[in-house]
Amino acid sequence: IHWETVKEYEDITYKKSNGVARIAFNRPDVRNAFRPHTTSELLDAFHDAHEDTSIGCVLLSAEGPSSKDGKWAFCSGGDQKARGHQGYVGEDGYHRLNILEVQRLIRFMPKAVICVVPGWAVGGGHSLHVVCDLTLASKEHAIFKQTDADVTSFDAGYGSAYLAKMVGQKKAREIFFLGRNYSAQEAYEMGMVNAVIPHDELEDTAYEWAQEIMAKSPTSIKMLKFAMNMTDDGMVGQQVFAGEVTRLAYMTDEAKEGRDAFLEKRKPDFEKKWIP
Ligand code: 1HA
Repeated sequence: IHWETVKEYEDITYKKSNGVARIAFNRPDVRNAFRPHTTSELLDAFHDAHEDTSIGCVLLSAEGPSSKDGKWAFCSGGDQKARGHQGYVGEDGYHRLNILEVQRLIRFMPKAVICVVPGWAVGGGHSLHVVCDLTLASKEHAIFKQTDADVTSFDAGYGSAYLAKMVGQKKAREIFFLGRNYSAQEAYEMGMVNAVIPHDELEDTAYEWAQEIMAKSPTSIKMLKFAMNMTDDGMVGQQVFAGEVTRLAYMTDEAKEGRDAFLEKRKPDFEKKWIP
């Protein structure tokens, strides 16, 4: 794999190779906790991956291990040192919770996003894995844990309610109410991890999964993702799905006739083909 750096950031790395984008947390010494600066950088990188038509699949991963103790982390959630009275405080002094905007970009991106978990996935980091389309976890080092209820936080959206759809109500409540550690294998058995991969092979395997997905029809992948999202996303899910349906409808002769008739100031001739 020949990763090329797309842009230099402070809190993340952003690379591309052969149609795959890799966005990775890069604060391993604090278990890749995110601060507002991190989420702004994530939004920028995800927006680029969304817009780039040469990119078919995105990996959300993490750099590591920690230079302090050699431990691996995917993400430990919101940086508690950056937490002010109303949320996480940015350099500009404003309080934000814009990791939720990152979640929405992942959710509504018309491409598969694979979460690559090399170590701790905790709190808001756990919720990020939940919102990704697929999760691959390190056999040796991945640990899943929900600490929201330890620090008076609660992801009451995808992080919990969608998790419950994924692993069942009883398990989701256990994860949040007890905040225990779960291994990659346990997370796999619960249905929130797609595969448990030996640590040394994790990144290469994620890249292979991405290539496999990219060999499929982009329109099929996009419509399937949005179809599976739609039942849980209410009117917004319908809007996103419908937007893609509109795009497909625009490609028909009927749509061209509608546009041309308007521009030529005449009545449209739709030839009355009511296809059953
Ligand atoms: O729930 C939400 C949201 C919900 C709605 C809307 C927006 C949300 C935004 C965010 C969140 C949240 O993420 S709330 C949950 C916040 N995260 C946590 O409560 C996890 C805190 N960390 C831990 O529990 C543990 O560090 C760990 C289980 C991930 C790892 O434990 P370990 O291996 O024993 O490492 P530890 O020694 O604790 O940590 C290593 C270093 O990383 C420590 O720094 P040092 O003493 O070396 O200076 C530690 O302070 C730092 N660190 C770890 N996690 C965080 C952190 N520093 C700041 N924030 C962290 N989250």
